[in-house]
Amino acid sequence: MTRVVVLAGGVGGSKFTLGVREALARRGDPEATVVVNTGDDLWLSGVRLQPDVDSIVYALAGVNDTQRGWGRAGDTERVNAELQAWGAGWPWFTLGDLDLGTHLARTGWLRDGLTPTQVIARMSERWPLGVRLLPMTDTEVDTIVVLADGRRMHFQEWWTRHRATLPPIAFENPGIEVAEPAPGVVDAIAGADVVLIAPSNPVVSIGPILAVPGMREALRATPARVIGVSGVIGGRVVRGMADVCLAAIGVETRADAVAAHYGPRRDGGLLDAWLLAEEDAALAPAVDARGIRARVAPLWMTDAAASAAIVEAALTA
Ligand code: FO1
Repeated sequence: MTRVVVLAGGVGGSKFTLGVREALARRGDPEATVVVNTGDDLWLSGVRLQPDVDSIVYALAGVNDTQRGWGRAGDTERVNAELQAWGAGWPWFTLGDLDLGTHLARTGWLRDGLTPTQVIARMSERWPLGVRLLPMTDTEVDTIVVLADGRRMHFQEWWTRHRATLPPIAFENPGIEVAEPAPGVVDAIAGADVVLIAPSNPVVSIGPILAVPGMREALRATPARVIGVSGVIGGRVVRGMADVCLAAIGVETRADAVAAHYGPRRDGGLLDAWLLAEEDAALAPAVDARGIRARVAPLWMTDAAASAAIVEAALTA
């Protein structure tokens, strides 16, 4: 039996989580605990959005829009058109009708006094997810992008409106200094055999999870092996605009550079092992030399079976 904890966010995290569920089911292992980034959550038009939570919930429930990578499959935009007519919300940010149902339900539950952890648990009553999904924290945290011209902008505006084209110099998470890991997170990490870091954006998806006070300490203290999976293949990010985020914090878009960014556990970093794509096999010795065990595998998450094979490779790394 292998007890698995996954740190995940965004589309990469949701594809990886599908693979985790499939790989563990095949092994007959217990459900994984997935700790999801909530750093890019926001209030818009009076409702609470949790983009990374919803990406993972929708993907596991099989109701996600696989083309766009966010929102519900087959959604309509009638309410969104009405919001636009009122000049409410953001004109560049679409809230689908079915998706709005989720946000309304969540906002109502939060207003009733439920925590984000309890809200996610309630969501998984409707859609049994096959994993235990926990937010990184129950505290509201933002992601603010500091631009080279000195402006500061909410991550969602920078990402969806400007498509990450405005040069950033830093990413900040106001509110995180008083946050603590959500109930169950530290215990899950302490009791795990393996912690997997999904091939999500290292800066704005995994970064906020690691920035929650107490999270790095839990990861350093766990007897579990901590294994990361590269989201960079052949010097390019597989999806999204993580390369811009990496450049802003001075990390090259190379699989070995991202491994070095997380760092080897023996030197106070996080990783025992790092999964590299076959295209990056030549970088394996550089990763090993840093004290992180490199393992090479096919890393294209073309479907759940391919993701499950990646997870299997990680579990045996
Ligand atoms: N991404 C977009 O590129 N355009 C949108 O209009 C948009 C709307 C949206 C609504 C709800 C939601 O949960 C996510 C949404 N996303 C949209 C995706 C999201 O903003 C980002 O891709 C993630 O936050 C990055 O991980």
